[in-house]
Amino acid sequence: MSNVVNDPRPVVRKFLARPQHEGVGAVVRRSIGRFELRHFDPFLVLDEFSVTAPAGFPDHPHRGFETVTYMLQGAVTHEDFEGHKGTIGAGDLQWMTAGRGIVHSEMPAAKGTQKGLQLWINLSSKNKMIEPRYQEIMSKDIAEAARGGIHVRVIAGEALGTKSPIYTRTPTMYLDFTLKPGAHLQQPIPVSWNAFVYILEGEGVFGNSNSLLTASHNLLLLGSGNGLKAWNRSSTTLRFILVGGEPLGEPVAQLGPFVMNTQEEIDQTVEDYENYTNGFEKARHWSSEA
Ligand code: FJE
Ligand code: FE
Repeated sequence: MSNVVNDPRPVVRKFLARPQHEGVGAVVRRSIGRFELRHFDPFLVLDEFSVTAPAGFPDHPHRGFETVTYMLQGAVTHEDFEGHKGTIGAGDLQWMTAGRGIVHSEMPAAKGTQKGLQLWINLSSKNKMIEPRYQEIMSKDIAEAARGGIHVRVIAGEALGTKSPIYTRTPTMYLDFTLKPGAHLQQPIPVSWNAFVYILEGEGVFGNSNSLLTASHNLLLLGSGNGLKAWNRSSTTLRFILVGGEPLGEPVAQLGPFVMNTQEEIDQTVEDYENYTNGFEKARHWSSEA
């Protein structure tokens, strides 16, 4: 991948993510995964979540994809049916490969409001039924780099010469950028990948230098090109994530937290979940402590 962005990707669609209710009493701003944008291959859901006890995401299953939870404020405890338990706080990351099946709870672990991002990344047909796996990275272990008013946390992939240790089954990049006023970013993105920006804080110019300013809670889908150009022309900090992934190009059959390729596989998954088979065995005698 060249380091020169000589063919910047334009912003082709923009979505403002408005708050909606999810889980039990939780609020999410869903951008990918809502009615107007069912998925953006290989991405299935992007939620900016906000949850205050006793609200949360109690015991629920997943199959066929990965969930990537990146904390922005507060803390969340997750607990699964294999006895895997842990708490992630601000700046920490959990990359969970659900594969053939996970049943877990994700609940607030601190006072006040817990905030973060949860991204669902699809798995290819050959990986949908793999063994579940976790990659957890604490904030202090997330690779960071800075240059010319730009600061980046490299969650997956590479930026400013710094690489993430995270292994992505579906080739993915996930970068958390902070731009000081006046900063200008050029970030390469493989040309065959789909990519988007989600703005967390402040406002910025994306794509071409003459595009309009976009503010927080907006999702920007990027068109074709070999990278992203972004400018902070405002007087406050701009923070956004840039996420890209290699499209799988496979049919998507989804029933809530089950994402397979065909309706037959979804029917089988519902059967497996109800009968505690093919990866859901441990759900029979389990419920979370939460
Ligand atoms: C889920 C409803 C849900 N976004 N962001 C249905 F709420 C969930 C779910 C989440 C979730 C959890 C966290 Cl920690 C953050 C989230 C949805 O757990 F999986 C389904 N199927
Ligand atoms: Fe979950």
